[in-house]
Amino acid sequence: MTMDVAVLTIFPEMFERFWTHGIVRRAIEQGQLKGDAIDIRAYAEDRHKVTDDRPYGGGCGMVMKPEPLAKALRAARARMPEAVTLLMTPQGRPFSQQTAAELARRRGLIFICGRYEGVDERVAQRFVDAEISIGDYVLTGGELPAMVIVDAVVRLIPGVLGGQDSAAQDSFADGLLEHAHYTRPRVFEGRPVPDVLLSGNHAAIDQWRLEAALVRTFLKRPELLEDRVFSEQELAILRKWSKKLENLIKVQSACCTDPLSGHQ
Ligand code: 9D3
Repeated sequence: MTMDVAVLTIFPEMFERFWTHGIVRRAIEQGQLKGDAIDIRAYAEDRHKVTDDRPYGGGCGMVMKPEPLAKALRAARARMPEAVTLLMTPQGRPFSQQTAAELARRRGLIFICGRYEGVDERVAQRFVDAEISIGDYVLTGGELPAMVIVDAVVRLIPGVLGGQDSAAQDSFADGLLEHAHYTRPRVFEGRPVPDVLLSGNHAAIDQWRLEAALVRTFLKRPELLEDRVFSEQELAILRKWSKKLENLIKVQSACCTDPLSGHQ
């Protein structure tokens, strides 16, 4: 089954290279994805192909006119009647791995990329199924967000990734950051690869990787652990590190209260 993607934009050239690299390209070649950037300007009625206009009520900036967008949308929907229509906007629902997984189950996606101050509100109300933001920072348009979302979604389409780096193995899929990775040489600028990874002991390697993932998540993104239900194996690792920390603290307070240590 092919996922159909149409991106409505006034800058379709931004997508030309996007479709031709990496996993996105492979998915298209294997028939799992169809990607099409549609020029909104091509649907403008007037001689100058105008797609924006001044805002009612005044103010600086321009607003995307509803008519060309509506025409482009109707054409896209006629070709892909089962698609959901997504408006890229800073006011949208924050995009996440969960959103990506939901979108990956759809037959088709139609992206509306805003430019200027945004699109006329009546287009949003009439045509849009969901408004999505990719995060709380200000970009100049919805094209990069649409690429980000296609990139995250395509690798979740069944069969797009091989078993080797399948989506089920994603760090976000199991709620932990990934452990560190190493490749040759065995010693790089004086820094060796952890011995256990060279041991050939797969149980020990799995244990090290889980421990490395857990500790890394605790240090870099502790909030990811807040609602986690830990496995018995994970709890054992946490207890081990808790003991290590307790000992460090004990040694510290012992030295600081030592009358012969010279300080405190
Ligand atoms: C900050 C106030 N306005 C600009 C003077 C609003 C505004 C309108 C349009 C801000 C940015 C944009 C263009 N951005 C997008 O279209 C966009 C976006 C983003 O800026 N951040 C995160 N996700 C997205 S999705 C679409």
